[in-house]
Amino acid sequence: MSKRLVVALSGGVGGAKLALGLSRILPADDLLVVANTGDDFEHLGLNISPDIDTLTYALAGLDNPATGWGRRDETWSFMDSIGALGGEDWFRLGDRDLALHVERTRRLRSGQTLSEVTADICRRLGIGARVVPMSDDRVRTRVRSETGWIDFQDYFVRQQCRPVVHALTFDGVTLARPHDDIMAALRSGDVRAVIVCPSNPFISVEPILAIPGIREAIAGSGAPVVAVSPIIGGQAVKGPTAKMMRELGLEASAAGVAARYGDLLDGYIIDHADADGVAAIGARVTIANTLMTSLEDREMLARVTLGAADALASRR
Ligand code: FO1
Repeated sequence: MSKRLVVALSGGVGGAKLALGLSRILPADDLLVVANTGDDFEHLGLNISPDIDTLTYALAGLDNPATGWGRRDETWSFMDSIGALGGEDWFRLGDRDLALHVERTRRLRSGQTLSEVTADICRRLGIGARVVPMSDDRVRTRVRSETGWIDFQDYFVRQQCRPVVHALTFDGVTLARPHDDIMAALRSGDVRAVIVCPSNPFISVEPILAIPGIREAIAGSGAPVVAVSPIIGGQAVKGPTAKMMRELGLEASAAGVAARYGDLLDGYIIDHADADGVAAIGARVTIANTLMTSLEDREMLARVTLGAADALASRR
């Protein structure tokens, strides 16, 4: 009986595209997406989980194709009004998106866990795959710049990634417990592949890997670990990845990201634009079109990534 479970580690926009591709080529029960929660924050009295929501909207086909985050077909009456009142309008919350944050906040305050709320929202949006927060415990990514420590969304959105990043920290991560469903899946002996989606390694993937037990459980799963490079041709497809890598003193390249993941990876998918950097990469490299603009691109890259994992598994 071939192994069936695919466990995908994902942050926001880039990762969500591959997660959607995987969800379209796998039976719902075979895909578990581990969502980064290091970007979560409290804002306007609301508990906001950007990467969970970006994944959820993408998997439900509700995502805003222009930004990759938030919902499509949005209206902005709330933002207009709160701005007029002198409130904070730098973090753009559409009227439909706002309902999700209000309802999540109510449920969390009533004692539900983040994973319980996430599972019910996914069910209501018709999502079959499991989207599981990396932990139900609080983890917060913070950025140290020349002016001191900054909360992540303040750095990423309000300050538009302008501050120079000297260091990152994931507050609370050493005390965070990995979600039971993730550990159960990784320990099931039934994992076909662990996929590291093309999200920013620093802000989207490393918070997940930093949770005690997760990295070991991945290594112990017996499954090939395959990452898709978030860098194409030396420029981050989305977000501050390349800028952040340079500021943290790392080579802003597909090979640089592979080096950052170190011995975690068995396979690595890079774009044709980065094919000349292959020699520097330790993991087994597959060259593909990694720019995902269409649904077909998402599905194709998912097939290539799983194919690379299956080829590695057959060599074991
Ligand atoms: N990113 C922005 O650059 N500007 C925004 O105004 C913004 C609003 C927003 C609202 C809801 C949500 O779920 C995500 C949102 N994001 C916004 C994206 C978010 O900051 C990032 O995608 C992640 O935190 C980084 O992966």
